[in-house]
Amino acid sequence: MKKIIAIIGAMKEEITPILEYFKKYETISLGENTYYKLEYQNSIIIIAYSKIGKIHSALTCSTMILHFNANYVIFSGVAGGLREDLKVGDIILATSLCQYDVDITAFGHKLGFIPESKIYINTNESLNCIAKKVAKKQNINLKYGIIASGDSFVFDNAKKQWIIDNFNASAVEMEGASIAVVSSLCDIPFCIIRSISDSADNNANISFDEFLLESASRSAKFVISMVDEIVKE
Ligand code: 3QA
Repeated sequence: MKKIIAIIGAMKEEITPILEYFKKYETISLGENTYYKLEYQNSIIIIAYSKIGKIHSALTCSTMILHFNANYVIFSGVAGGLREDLKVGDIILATSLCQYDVDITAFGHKLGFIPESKIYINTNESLNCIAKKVAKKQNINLKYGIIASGDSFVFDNAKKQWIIDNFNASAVEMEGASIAVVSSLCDIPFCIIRSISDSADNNANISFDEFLLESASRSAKFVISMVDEIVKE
């Protein structure tokens, strides 16, 4: 089967380094998003940024799978680090994703749980293995952990601590869980790669503005190397 690899970012800055790397692509407009399509080593790559948040990324991911027939989904972007050992520029691979802003505890359900779904959705083992292989080859100290998603930019120490305490998360962002929900429901292997831009603390907005470009291109570079491994498999 022909490999069709979707690379999704949330912000334009998160995919620009990838588009600059591949240089030549076809442009397709759909649902007010632009999809960039190219052929690469007998495979097809489709790249898009969704706009910020779980709803936008769910739409883009669904379009990648149901319209473009993507059979791999990789997210590349930045995240807020929640762990002490996660520094700006570090790359984290999500082991699983959760939605920290889902709350139907009024009915006795656990925080983050939706009936017929799960609190944590695991990422794909073989894609994660490829990530580990790339990290090893490039001497990158790849970090792993739970990534929590919600529709807010977290820049508050108390909220940060609340997410750590309730979800045991290592990083926070605004799209990973929706990519996880859509991909897993469609039975498509997916993985989430993020480079740390800030620590989701009171200084996060300043740090984010300073490091967005640098961290976004670190993640992009890593994902490009993963694509190289996937296409030659
Ligand atoms: C939010 C972006 C959204 O796509 C999620 C960045 C990095 N640090 C985070 C944090 N909390 C939640 N998410 C993140 N991305 C940035 S909005 C700024 C847009 O304005 C990950 C992320 N602490 C741009 C200019 O106006």
